[in-house]
This record gives sequence, C-alpha cells and structure tokens, in this order.
Amino acid sequence: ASLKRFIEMVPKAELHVHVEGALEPELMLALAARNGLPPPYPSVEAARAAYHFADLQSFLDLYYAGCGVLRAEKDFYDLAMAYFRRAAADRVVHAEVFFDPQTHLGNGLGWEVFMPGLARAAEDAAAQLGLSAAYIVCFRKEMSAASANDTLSGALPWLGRGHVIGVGLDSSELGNPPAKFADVFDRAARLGLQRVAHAGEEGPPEYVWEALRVLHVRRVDHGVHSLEDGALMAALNASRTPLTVCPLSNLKLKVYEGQLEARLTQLVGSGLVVTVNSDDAAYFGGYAVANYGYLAAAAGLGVAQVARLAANSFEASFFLGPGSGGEA
Ligand code: ES4
Ligand code: ZN
Repeated sequence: ASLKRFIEMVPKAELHVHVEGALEPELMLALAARNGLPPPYPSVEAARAAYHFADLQSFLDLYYAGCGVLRAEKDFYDLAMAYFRRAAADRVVHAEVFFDPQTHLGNGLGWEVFMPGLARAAEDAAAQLGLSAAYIVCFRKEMSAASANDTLSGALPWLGRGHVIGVGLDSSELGNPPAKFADVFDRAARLGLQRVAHAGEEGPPEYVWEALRVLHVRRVDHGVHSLEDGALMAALNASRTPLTVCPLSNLKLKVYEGQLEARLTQLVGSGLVVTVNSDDAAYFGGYAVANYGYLAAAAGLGVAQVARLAANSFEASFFLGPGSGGEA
C-alpha cells in the first residue's frame, strides 16, 4: 500500500506520450458530434471493446481512424488539456509530448489549426496546473523522407519553449529502418532541435543502432529489443542514452508476448537510464501511475527502484542542462 502511495505521489516527467493517443472515447464521440462527423464507434463501450490489438499495426489503424474527429483548433486544445489534467493528477510535472502533423495535414488541416490549440494548452498547463510542457514533432516512418522534410519546414514558425523542441520518428517500424531520415534529422540538428526516435519497439536491435549512429538521437523511444544485443546494451549504458519504456503499451501490443515481465525486469536491472511512460493512454488503459504500477508489480520493484525510475525521467528530459529544449 505504501508503494502504491509512493507511485502516486512521486513527481514525474513524462517523455513518451502521443497527444493523439490521449483521445479518450468520450471526447472522441463528443468531437465527432461537435464537428458533424459520423462517430467512429456507436458508443464509448463499443470503442473500448474494439481496443484489442494483435500488434503495432492493428493499433495504428484504429489510432489514425480516431484522429479523424480532430478538425478545429479547439479540438486540439481540448485534447491536450485533457491529457495535461490527467497527467497532473498523476503528479507529472513536466511532459514532452509527441504529435503527428502528417496525420492532421493528411486530414486537410493546416498548422494554423492544430498548433495554436496545442500551444495554448501547454501555456494553460503551466499556468493552471504547474506542469511544464513542450512538443516533439514525429515523422511517420512509413511516409517519405521528403514528406518528413516538408513537415519540418511547417514547424519552423513554432520552434521554441512551450512549442516544438524536437523531432522524433513514430508509426510502422518493421520495414522502415531509421536511416531513411538521416538528412531531415541533420537539418533538425542544425536548427538546434532535440532528436529522438521510436526504435526497437517491434523492430530489431539493428534499428536502434541506426537511430544512434545515423540519427544521433539523445533518447530511444521503447528500445526494448536492445536487450537482444549485448554490445548495444553496453553502448546505451556507456553513453547514458535513456530508453522511454511504455509497459502497458508493450503489454497491449503483445511485444515480447509471454515474456514481457521477465524482459521488463531485465531492463530495469540493466543499469540503463530507463524511464516509464504511457505512450497512448486512452488505448492502452492507463496513464503514468498505472504504468509505474504495472511495471513495479511485473518487475517486483520497491520504493527505491521506483524513485530511481522517477529520477531517471528528469535526467532523461530536455528540461535541464545545456542544449536543452529551453534554448531552442
Ligand atoms: C505509437 Cl505505440 C506507438 N508506436 C509507434 N508509433 C506510434 N504512434 C502512436 N503510438
Ligand atoms: Zn510511442
């Protein structure tokens, strides 16, 4: 019981959360109605009942369909504010939040629709909730390097504190190794942006090596498949490159099916800078506290280890230190 209380109370930074993945079915259906769109599901219960995934792609299909209800600036404000309120209730005091511009651009929206809504939510989170927030633009890995480059161009008016502090890679991993995005990541580096990438979520350790050596990422998102390569684990340890691990996401997407608890236990014991994150909480069934709680139970953690994970989240954040997003 005291471990549960500690998990609830310890201040946390959240470093791997997709704002679109915080779209709870209640808000999804309300936005569909507000925008005169057909509801993606007949009811909240039907939406939750549909959230059973065989793998990453089967999740992404529903996630992108859900994004279709986001049409107006206020929709993005309401979505981000709902996440910040929920995160603050879990004692998240700092969040670096992914979003997928290509998805919204593909739905016919411009940057002038989604970005002011997201930015105003970050400002209100700081003022009303004491939660500092910034955004990381994700490029979708199955889309072209040219599309990623155009997306970075669209972000240029929005670089800086409380707005866009970095770039990442997300979406379909298998068959889309990171090196395709070498040039756009170089350009992001020259712009003073932080670089991260989803790698080793479903894909092999080679994709993590590529993210490190070709994209020069400061953090690896997921990275759980690094466990299969001892030299990679040693390299991540030596450079103190953090992994943003998302336990409930791995569970629901059947990463390491049957062996997940053992793998998470190994990761936490590895000495790497492991952090705990919620990824797409509305789809995977829990925000920060639920992810810490699941991991603590799965890996048999005590208060000292949970405190270490929370401390890691600040070490791994771009909030502190030279070259942090604060100066971008
Ligand atoms: C994602 Cl769990 C996950 N993996 C890759 N891309 C994503 N985008 C949103 N959630
Ligand atoms: Zn993710």
